Amino acid sequence: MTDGLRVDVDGPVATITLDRPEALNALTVPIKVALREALERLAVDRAVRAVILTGAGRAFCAGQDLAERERPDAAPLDVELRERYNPIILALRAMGQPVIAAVNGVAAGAGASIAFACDLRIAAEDARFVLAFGRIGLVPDSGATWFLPRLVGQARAAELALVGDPITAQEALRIGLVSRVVPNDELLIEARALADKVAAGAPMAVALTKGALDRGATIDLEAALEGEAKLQGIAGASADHAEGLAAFREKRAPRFTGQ
Ligand code: T3D
Repeated sequence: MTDGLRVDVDGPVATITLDRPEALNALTVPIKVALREALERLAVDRAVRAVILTGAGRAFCAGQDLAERERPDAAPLDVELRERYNPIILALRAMGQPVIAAVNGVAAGAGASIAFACDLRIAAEDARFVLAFGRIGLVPDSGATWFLPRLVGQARAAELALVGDPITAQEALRIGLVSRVVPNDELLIEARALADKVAAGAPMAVALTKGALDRGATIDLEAALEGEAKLQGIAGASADHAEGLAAFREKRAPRFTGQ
């Protein structure tokens, strides 16, 4: 636990809460460091099979803390991105466990980028996304230019990034930026139900699937087919595959161990 970030582990599900509601969970250096460390720690925790990322109060995350940016000792923007933001995005993609962004309110700037970098996004009715970078004379960062066109297509990505109007949760659902919208007070319940379903899967197969989906975005069909064959060779040799077959045969739920 660090000021501004909470990590709660309950069974196979870890919940990371950005917890600085008075500043809409804007990201300071200590919070960014703590977030990266939490992701890296959870990545090697074999008991954790799914992660929820959410925000305290009325925001998911308002991106970079703009007051901190104006401090004379603030690192140059490119350094801050290379040393603090980019490692968070890469950690989200490198960890085997899927990360569910439970977007409870506004997600702006790098806060939106972090949500885009998660594996699944569900939104509360009051959530909204704002590519706030242009308003302060910056370019989208923390992976926004990479994830957004892949999530919603080039035309919508261009409108979001170049016009910068906020989009509502319902609009985000319509364009495929989130996979579901739920009443505000049900967001964490829904996120947990989703996380439990993910956590019930065979951990190795889930991690291999996450990696394959990422690579599939950038490789040709032949490479994807060959990649799937290799991964299936690995998953097929696992104890969890044998357990899955046995469970099917015996008409019971599988008990996956990650072996
Ligand atoms: O190091 C680097 O800089 C590189 C990385 C850059 C990545 C980035 O994220 S750049 C983009 C940074 N974020 C923004 O530009 C968003 C700024 N915030 C807003 O545009 C609005 O606050 C929102 C659209 C997010 C929400 O608007 P609204 O009307 O619901 O709330 P509000 O009244 O503007 O904000 C409430 C409080 O949160 C307010 O504080 P106060 O007056 O009550 O004491 C406001 O100052 C504070 N707050 C909101 N966003 C930030 C913030 N404080 C610091 N930093 C923020 N980003």
